[in-house]
Amino acid sequence: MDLLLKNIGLLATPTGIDARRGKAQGEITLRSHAAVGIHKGRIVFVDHTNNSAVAEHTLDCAGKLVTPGLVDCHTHLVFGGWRQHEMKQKFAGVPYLEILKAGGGILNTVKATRSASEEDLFQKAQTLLREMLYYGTTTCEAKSGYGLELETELKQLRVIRRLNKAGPVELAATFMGAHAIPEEYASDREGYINLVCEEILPRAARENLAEFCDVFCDEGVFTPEESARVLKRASDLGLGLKAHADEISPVEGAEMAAECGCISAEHLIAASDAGIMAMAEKNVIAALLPATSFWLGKPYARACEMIRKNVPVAVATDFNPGSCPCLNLQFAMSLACLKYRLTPAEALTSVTLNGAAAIRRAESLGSVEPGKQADLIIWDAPDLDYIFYRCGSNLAQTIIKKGDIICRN
Ligand code: IZC
Ligand code: ZN
Repeated sequence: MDLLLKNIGLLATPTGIDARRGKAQGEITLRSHAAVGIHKGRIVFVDHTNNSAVAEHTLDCAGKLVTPGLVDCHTHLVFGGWRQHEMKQKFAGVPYLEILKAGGGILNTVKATRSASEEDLFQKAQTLLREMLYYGTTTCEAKSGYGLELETELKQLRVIRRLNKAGPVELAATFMGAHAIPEEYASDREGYINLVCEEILPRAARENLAEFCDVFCDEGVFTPEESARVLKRASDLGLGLKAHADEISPVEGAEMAAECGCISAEHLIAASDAGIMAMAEKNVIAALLPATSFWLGKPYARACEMIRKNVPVAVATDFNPGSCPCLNLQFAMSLACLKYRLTPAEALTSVTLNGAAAIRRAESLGSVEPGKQADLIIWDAPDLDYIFYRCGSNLAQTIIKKGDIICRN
């Protein structure tokens, strides 16, 4: 055995290899005085009492809390520039869509991302990823969508691939060419959607640069029909599907996501009852982003209602330069309790097993169980409630990825 974590005060983890929904989302395993054995990057045992097994290295957890590593299943990590100058407009009440229509918002970041070199994008994202890791994120999804043309979309995706190779944080790449209509296609929406479906998406798939495809299905962006067309093409090319749905207006994006067989639908602030029902029927995970609601001063998605209706809930940061410049997943976890009113157990599942399921990694990530990859956090906390309660502090103390200690705070 390579590593033994002993003297764990409390081990808190969901269990299983699939998203947990309904009551099961809040049913986690809690073990006091536990130990975890790790060999070749995998968990080999989880025990109540076995604190004296022999291992090459032993880590004394000093009676503290241990959980799975955090999975941030929704980020826009790779981009050029920032958008702090838009804050004034935002706080003066100019809506997100109006800023976008005037060539700002996403299109502002598109300009900066097109003109940045691949190396600059890589360096910048790597620094940000290190900061995410410092807050406990051991696995992270990242989207393209700031190119809106072939070369820059592929450039973003290549950066994600390089980041994943460089480690230690593991990444899942999502193609999001349907993030906005670029200025050069302002009067030819269909032309842009054709470009995405016939040129960019097939290239990204052929070069194996993306595992998933996401679309921004909302008022002023892509209609459910346009979104479904892109997703269907992506599905034919073998990609898993996701959709930003009903963030701004109830456009029946959740229904569209269910209909298309999406793994997850994102945001869902304005999702209808019928949309939630459709997601429950089709096993679509709700990837909710409370730090975006917080940052924009917007309403919060109906997370408890979704859990009650048997929709598995994942929580992520949505880290991006426009609507959530916060990359601290612990902050989103606290908001999940404070604003969504999830229990700490439900919130833990949302950022571990359900986050892993949203990027199709629940078989290997998201829980502390024999056979799973050894991604864990030792927290400077005596129990689970504490990490949600101490909103704003970084309580992740020792972070382990594939059995290696990769960060000590
Ligand atoms: O850059 O504004 N919501 N896409 C959809 C975003 C936010 C990212 C951005
Ligand atoms: Zn997003």
